[in-house]
Amino acid sequence: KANKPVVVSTWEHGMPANEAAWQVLSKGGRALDAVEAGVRVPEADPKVRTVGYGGYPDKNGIVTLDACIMDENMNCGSVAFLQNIKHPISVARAVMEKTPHVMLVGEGAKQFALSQGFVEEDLLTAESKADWLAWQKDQQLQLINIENHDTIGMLALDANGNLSGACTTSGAAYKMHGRVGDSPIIGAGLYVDNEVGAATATGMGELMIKTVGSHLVVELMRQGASPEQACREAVERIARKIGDYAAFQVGFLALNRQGQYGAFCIQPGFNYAVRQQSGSQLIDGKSLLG
Ligand code: SD4
Repeated sequence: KANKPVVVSTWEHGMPANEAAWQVLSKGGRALDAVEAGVRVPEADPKVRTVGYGGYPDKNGIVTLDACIMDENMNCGSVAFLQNIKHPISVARAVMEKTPHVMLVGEGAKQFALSQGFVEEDLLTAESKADWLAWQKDQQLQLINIENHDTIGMLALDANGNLSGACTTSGAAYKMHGRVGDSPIIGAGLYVDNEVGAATATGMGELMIKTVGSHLVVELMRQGASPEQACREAVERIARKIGDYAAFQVGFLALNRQGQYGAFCIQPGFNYAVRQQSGSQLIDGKSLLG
């Protein structure tokens, strides 16, 4: 018998996000509604410096957001390089539901958002601006590491046995203007196949794009791997392909249609939040190093 409903999400900010998702799931609601409601919590929270409002800006001091969402029927929607809109996940859902397309980027994504009633807002908080100004002095390349890679990826299995996922981020801090990471790329930052399971990723997005990492995790589960085994194998593949993996963090989180979940990452320090009937938990992901 499947363990449902259940919701899992990346990092400690997944705890309050999961509670919002649980409000939907515990009433018999749809996984899609749960993941959208869940990730909107860190998107709106200026203390979460790597998602939505208050996120670190790019090299030019501009906050640019990436997000995607996927439901149980392979429908998906995505926005990338979106500016001045606080809830990119809801714009991604509108792309999915109100357009014939999967992905809108930049100015076009913003114009679409405005047409749907979203409002333009300044997303750069005083704290993020101050950090960016300090960074400008030496312009050290910010490798995505344990401190600054807290994209939220959330996966849910609802009472009806349907899976959905959402992923949203301000991306790598001080990235090049125009850089898009894995988080809005279906298959890289997120993938859902209702027959099998769902996966999401956090960390150095370029590595997830190169390996189509979240899709890989789902395909490994299709072949019989448990969620943790699938995440481990995807991380090991990345490590095998790039020699200097010790300099990076990559973490995968997966949930299968039985409601089993697991994670794996390169560096210690990655944790994920779980909410189910028995309560909520913050679990340390196993890691290749350390
Ligand atoms: C990216 N995967 O843009 C994201 C990084 C991340 O918080 O996890 N940022 O590459």
